[in-house]
Amino acid sequence: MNDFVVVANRLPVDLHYDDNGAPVWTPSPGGLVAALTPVLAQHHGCWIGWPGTTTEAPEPFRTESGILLNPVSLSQSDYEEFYEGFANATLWPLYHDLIVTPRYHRNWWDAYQRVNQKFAETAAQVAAPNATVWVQDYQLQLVPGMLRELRPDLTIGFFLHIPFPAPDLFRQLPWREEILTGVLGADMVGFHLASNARNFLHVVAHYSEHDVSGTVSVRDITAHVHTSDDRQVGIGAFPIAIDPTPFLVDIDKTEVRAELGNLDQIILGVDRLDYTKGILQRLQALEELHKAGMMPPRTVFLQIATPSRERIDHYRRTRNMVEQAVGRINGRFGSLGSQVVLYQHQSFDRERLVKLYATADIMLVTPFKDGMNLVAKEYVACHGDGSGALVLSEFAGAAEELSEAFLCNPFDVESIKQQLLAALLASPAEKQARMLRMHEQVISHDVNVWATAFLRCLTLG
Ligand code: ADQ
Repeated sequence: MNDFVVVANRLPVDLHYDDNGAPVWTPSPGGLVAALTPVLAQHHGCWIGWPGTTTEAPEPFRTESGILLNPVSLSQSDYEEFYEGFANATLWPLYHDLIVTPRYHRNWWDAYQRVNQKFAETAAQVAAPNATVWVQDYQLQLVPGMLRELRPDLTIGFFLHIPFPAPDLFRQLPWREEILTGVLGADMVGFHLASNARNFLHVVAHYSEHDVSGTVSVRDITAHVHTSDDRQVGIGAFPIAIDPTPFLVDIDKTEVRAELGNLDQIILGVDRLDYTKGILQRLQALEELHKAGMMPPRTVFLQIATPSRERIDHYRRTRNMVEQAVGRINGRFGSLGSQVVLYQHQSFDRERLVKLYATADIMLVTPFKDGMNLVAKEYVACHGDGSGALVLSEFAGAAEELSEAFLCNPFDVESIKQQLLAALLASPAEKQARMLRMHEQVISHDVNVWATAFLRCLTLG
């Protein structure tokens, strides 16, 4: 039995099978895994999640870092209707301010309820009496309510890793009351930003029977929902952070520079290939700067795009458009033997990413909407020497803490161009001052601060 259980859609590792049919585990992509792995390892906790395939789930096992992994299986129809459907074609676009149009299908909603029930039942089976269970993210918003029904003895937390939308958007959702009831099954609900938490409270006040009191604080609970069954649910903002340790190593920057042809400026983008991340818009900004002859010579843009949700229409379309843009820009502005855009559609291991972050002169992070964006914080963590510059979207949650970045509006290509040029042309002293202030922020508010603040509020009530 486990005293500390995390329930997340994905396990931190994905199961694949090699040519001989032997199981092979690889790290699964994304910010949630990056943030929670060190927290779970510290607590020797149990992690319930889907192993990323629709074959039968393997038996639970413990990782080298002491985390007990408890796989939950999804059938092919669960995968299509729950994961690709309700989670990623309904909730994801709705919660990211309708960058694409959300699709509402009743059979996807049925699958969402069915799969959430499965996760809740698994948690109910493995949690020790009076254990703490921390449910993660938009795929599992019904789990807190379902789990409370099954195990009223548990202390249940819920954290949303993506934005919570404005009330006028959320109210589109045909199952909005059910989602609120599910989330409010928790004892405490956390968001990245105070504005997300306020949106949630507003929606609760308007679309439920429950009462709302207090104002939202950061890393504390001073706002509550009083439910009609006489419980108090704490609501707060807990900006997620990184474990900076792997990013603080000394890197020989000449190695990556030499590999990329010893150019003067390396501009870097690192994202899951997702339409929310604004990869196409940053390519458009680069293309326009090249066209206008404003791009400094001997500059390269390296975009690393991790494959993500590849079977969903909008993801396929985004990938096609990104790859066409890369080809077009290189075709026009590159030369034989030297491209102006380098593009890798693959996942990189941490060590390689750290080298790229540390070497890049400029990091371009331009999402249309992002709960937080850990890539921005990882880049800053690698620049304790004051080198580098971060161009960051105002619409990333990280912009609240990293306000010394070159902030741009990704909906305005002129703004991306201006801020990129400002970063390229800024004096070393200006860049250093900005970077060192951000570095201090990232180092002093690490993932431990995030998890400790959340769990302290959860367990102290
Ligand atoms: P994501 O949308 O996945 O996370 P982000 O926070 O930037 O976005 O995290 C991405 C993670 O994946 C980073 O740790 C990064 O290093 C890693 N990564 C990205 N591309 C990679 C590549 N090519 N190879 C290897 N690793 C790569 C969601 C929300 C975010 C929120 C996090 C955490 O959308 O807003 O910050 O959860 O709450």
